[in-house]
Amino acid sequence: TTEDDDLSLGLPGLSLGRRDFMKAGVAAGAMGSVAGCSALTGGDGSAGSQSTPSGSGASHTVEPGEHDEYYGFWSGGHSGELRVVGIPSMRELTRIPVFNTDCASGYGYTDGTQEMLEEGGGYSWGDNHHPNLSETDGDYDGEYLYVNDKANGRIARVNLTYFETDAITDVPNMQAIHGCTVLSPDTKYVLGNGEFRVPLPNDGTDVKNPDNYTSLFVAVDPESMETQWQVKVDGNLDIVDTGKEGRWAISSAYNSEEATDIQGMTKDDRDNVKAFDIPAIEQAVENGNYEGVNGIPVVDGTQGSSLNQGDRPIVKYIPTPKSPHCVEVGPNGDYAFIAGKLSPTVTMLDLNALADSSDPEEVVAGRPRVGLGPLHTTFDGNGHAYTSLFIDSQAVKWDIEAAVEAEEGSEDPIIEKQDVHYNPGHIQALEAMTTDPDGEWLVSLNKLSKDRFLPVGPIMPDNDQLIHIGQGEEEMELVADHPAYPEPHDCVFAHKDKIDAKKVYDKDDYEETYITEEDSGVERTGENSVHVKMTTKRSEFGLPDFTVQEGDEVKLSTTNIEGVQDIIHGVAIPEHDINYAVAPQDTREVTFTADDPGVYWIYCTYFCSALHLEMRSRMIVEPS
Ligand code: CUK
Ligand code: CUA
Repeated sequence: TTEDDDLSLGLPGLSLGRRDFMKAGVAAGAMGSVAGCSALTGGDGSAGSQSTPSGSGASHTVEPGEHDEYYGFWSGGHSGELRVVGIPSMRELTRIPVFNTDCASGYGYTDGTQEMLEEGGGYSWGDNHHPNLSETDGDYDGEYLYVNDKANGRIARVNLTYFETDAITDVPNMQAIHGCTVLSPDTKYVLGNGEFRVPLPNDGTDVKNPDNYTSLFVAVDPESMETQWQVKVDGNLDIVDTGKEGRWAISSAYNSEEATDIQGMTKDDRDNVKAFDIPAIEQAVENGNYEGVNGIPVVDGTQGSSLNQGDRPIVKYIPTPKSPHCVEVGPNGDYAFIAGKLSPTVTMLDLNALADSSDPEEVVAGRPRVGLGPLHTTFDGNGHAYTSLFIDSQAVKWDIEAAVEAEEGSEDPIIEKQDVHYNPGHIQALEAMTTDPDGEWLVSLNKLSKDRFLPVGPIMPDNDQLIHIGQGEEEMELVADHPAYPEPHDCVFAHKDKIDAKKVYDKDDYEETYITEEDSGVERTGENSVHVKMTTKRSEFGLPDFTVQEGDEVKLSTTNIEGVQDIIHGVAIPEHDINYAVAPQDTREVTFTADDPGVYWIYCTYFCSALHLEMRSRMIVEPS
C-alpha cells in the first residue's frame, strides 16, 4: 500500500473504504482504474495512456493569425485577478485585475481605480472563484462579468466593452462571499453566498457563542451594484446557481451541525441544500418582514422562522448527503445537480416539483453514484452531465435521463471516465451555463500538476486540461495540459460573437476629462496643488517638461490622442511609484505629492515606435 492509497482525506473518522474505491473503479473499467492509479503513484512518470491523444484526433491548434472561437474567463483565486483565455487554443489573451493591483495597466494606482479599491474595502487582495456573465433571455449578452471575493465578502463587476473592472461592492454583514451567480434569465440580481458564519452584526458581541453565528445570502443590483437584501439561514452556504425562470436560487451548504471545527462540521450524514424562493423573499421585504442591519434589510430564513412555516416558505431546506459542494442547474432548467463531495453521489433536484412539494425527499429526481469526491458538474446540451471527481482524479460522463430512471446509488448511468492530472475542482464545457450549451470542449481545472511540467520550485502551477467531448457521442479525449498560476477555481466560456470589445476608447465616455494638445499645460489649483494636463502620441508627451514646487499635490491627467488601435503609451515617473497605461482615446489621472526636489524623467513604458526611448518628459520639482 502506498501513500496514495490513503483515501482518508486526512480527516479523522472520514476514511472511505477500499471497497468503495474499488467499486467506483469497476465502473471506470479495469484499465481506466489501473491507469489512474499508476499515474497517481508516479510510476514511470508517463502518466499512463492518457498522454497520447488518440481516437478522434481532435486538434485545438489555432493557426498563427487565426482567432479562437470562444472567450474563456478564468477566475484567478487568491491572485485577485481574472484571466482571459482563448478556446480551444488555451492561449492566455489578457489578465483583468479586479481585487489586486497591477503595475502594467496602472490599475490601483490611477485615481479612479485607486478610489474604487479604497471604497470597495481598501484591501490589497481578494479571492475570486466564480465568474458569471450577464444574461438576457438566458443567454450571454456580453455586457458584464460579475465575480465574488471570498476573502472579504465582496462582489465586483467587469465591463466587457473595455475588459475593465468598473465596480466593487463591499457587501455589509458578510464575510467570505463564496458562491456567486446571476439570477437567470435576465440578470435581475447578482446573488452571493456568505460562507462563514459570524454574529450579526459582527461587532464584538457574542463572539464566543457559535449559536449566535449566522450565514447570509445576498442580492446585489447588477446596475447600481448596491446591496438590496439579505436572508439569514442555518448552516454554511457554499455554491449557488439559479433556475432558468427567475424564481429559484439553489445553494449548497455544509456544516448543518454549525460546528466550528472540522470534526464537528463533518459529523452528520446529511446537510441541507437551500432553495431560495426569490419572489417570496422580495414579498417579505416589501411587507417589512425584516430586520435592518447596517442599513440592509435582513430577512429571517432560518428553519424556525415564521416566514418558513406557511404555504410558501421563503427558503426550503432539502437534506442532501454529505457536505455537498457544487450546485449547477442543467441547461433546460429541470434539475439542479449537487455533487456530494464526501458522498460518491450527485443528487438531482427536480426544480419543477419544488414549488408544490412539501416533502423534501420528493424533489430528489435522481442520485447516481459517480465516484469519489464529486465536486462540480457541467453539461454538453445533449443529455450528458460531466462531474469532476476530486479524489479519483477523473471526469465522469453520465446520462441525465438514465440517472432519473435508475435506482438511487446506481452506477448504470455512467458512460465513461477520463483520468485527469490531478485533483479536479470545477469542470466547464462550452456555454454550459446557458440554456443552449455548445459541447465540443471541456476544461478540467485541476488543482495539482505534480509531475506534468518542468519543476519550477515548490509552488507548482495548477493544470488546466482541455478535453474534447464533441457533441457527446464520442469518447472524451485529453488534448492539452495548460499550466495556470495559482489559483483558478472556475471559468465560463462565451462564443466570440457574444462579446463586443472595443479596440479604441470612445471619447464620449471621458468627455469631461479628454485633453487636447492645446490643453497641455500646468494650472495652479491651490497654494499647494497643481493640475498638469498632458497628451501622449508617438513619440512625445504634450509637455516636454513641467515645473512644480516641493510639497505640491500634483494631479497629472493624460490623454492618449492616438486614434489607431493598439498604440498604447505608458506614463512612468521614477521614484514616485507611478506607472500607468493610456490606451488610444483614453484619459487617465494620477495624484501624488512631489516631496523631493530634483529632476525626474517621465518616460513611456510601452514600446510604441522607433523613437519610443526618446518619448520623454521632465518633471522639475523646485525646492520650496
Ligand atoms: S469552488 Cu473552488 S473548486 Cu470556490 Cu466553486 Cu469548487
Ligand atoms: Cu509611447 Cu513608448
